[in-house]
Amino acid sequence: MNKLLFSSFLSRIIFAVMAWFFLAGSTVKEQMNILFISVDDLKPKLNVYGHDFIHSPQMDRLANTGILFTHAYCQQAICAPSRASFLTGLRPDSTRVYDLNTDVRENLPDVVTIPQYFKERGYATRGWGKLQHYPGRGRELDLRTDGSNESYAWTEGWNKGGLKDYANEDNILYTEMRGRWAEETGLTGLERYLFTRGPSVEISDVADTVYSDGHMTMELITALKEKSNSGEPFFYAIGYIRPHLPFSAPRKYWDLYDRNEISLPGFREMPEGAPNFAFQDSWELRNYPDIPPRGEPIPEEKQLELLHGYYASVSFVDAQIGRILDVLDETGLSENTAIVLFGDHGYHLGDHGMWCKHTNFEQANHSALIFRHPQLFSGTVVSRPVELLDMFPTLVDFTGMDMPEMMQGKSFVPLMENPEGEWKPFALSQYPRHIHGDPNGMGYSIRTERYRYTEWVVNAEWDGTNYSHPAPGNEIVARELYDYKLDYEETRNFADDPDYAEVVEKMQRLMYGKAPL
Ligand SMILES: [Ca+2]
Repeated sequence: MNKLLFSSFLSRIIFAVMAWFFLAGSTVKEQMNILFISVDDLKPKLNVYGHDFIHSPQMDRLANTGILFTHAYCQQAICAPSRASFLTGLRPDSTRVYDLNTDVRENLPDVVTIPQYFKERGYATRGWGKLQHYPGRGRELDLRTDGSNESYAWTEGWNKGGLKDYANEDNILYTEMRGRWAEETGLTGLERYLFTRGPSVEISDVADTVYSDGHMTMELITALKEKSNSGEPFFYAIGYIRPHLPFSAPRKYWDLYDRNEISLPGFREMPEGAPNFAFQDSWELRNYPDIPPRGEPIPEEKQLELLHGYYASVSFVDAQIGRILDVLDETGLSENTAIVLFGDHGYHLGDHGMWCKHTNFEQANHSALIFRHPQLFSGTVVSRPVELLDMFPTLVDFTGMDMPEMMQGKSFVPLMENPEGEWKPFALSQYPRHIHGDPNGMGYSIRTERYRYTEWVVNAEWDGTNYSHPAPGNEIVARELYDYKLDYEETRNFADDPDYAEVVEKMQRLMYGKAPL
């Protein structure tokens, strides 16, 4: 063994011993705090992911002192199912939450969520903003239904943060007027939410704290300062609302970008050979009154404004994260607080001619994901495919406590120790669709480091525990294969290309669980 190799070997051994010491020792010494930062609809379009024109210095700072995951994927590209999945460590086929209206406890009354797990182990727990999905149910997930009003999750409460989407007076008056109409016509929940949408973008001249995201950050900072001398371990979670629509942000964040330097995605068509039902018509965006109705094209000028608004919203949230990181450093909490920051799914920003999420394509499922352990893995980049439901077991591993019984995720820790080591070969996402009149159609999509393979099935039967779907007996109505090494924009479905027959066969074996994990 030459000197360099030996030195690398030695440092790996020392590192592994250190990792064991910190991970195993944390239960007997001081329990590690956890800060859980969810950013709604944040795709990995940050400077640290190679997008130089995005102003994200604070999330970059977190990544540069932590672990950046370049191939993280959600389990279903829409808020509530994705959140029900990662908060429980279970796949959508197990939570049976595929829409915005189902509460995970309707199907799994005794399921354990991440904050609940830490609460039950003596942590002080507190939440702000959008963690579980709302407003579909009009409430956060974790209130017991026995009338006691006791929370499963929070010892110190949860501040919904409100849905203060607008700061400009005209927009506030407009949405209030729509709200009164909604009340008169008896609209509630999601229907009310969609009916009361104002403009898709807002530029305002207000302080950050006028918006919910800025206000919640201020509250979180106060709580962190109070907690810094208590010695009590805490799990604090904040769910940022931007860059979800509407793209509302103070003017200074819009001013970080020159509209003339923003361009639309190069490829704005459906992939050649993809089935029609793989597509969606940007229905979420079309609830905003300044956007043309379904079936009509969205003018390019409006799309450039939307891109500008999305980027401004990302920078707005980024600034809030900087304030939190500063306070963690000032109080010394950085030394014993693990941080996870992620987007709940990806986002179509006009690619394939689509906006928002709700598909099995790469852009809708590719998520931003950054971890920071206070002592370990600083500056690590992991390019293996990982899944958002792996966050739960990883946090458990960080604290050295017992793994929940029901758990379909897998701790990242071995991957952080050795990014080239043994790991699962793909990330699995899924999305339900009406297909040929069947309301129970489902698309299952697996992503390896190079390919994405999707099967659309009808008459689907799944047992809710086996993630190697589809199950035998399902009728496959369409298949898609994308090769990101040669075709990053998904311009063509290669599933029926004879040159890719072996790849399709291999991907099927992986999907059906016939290949070793
Ligand atoms: Ca979302």
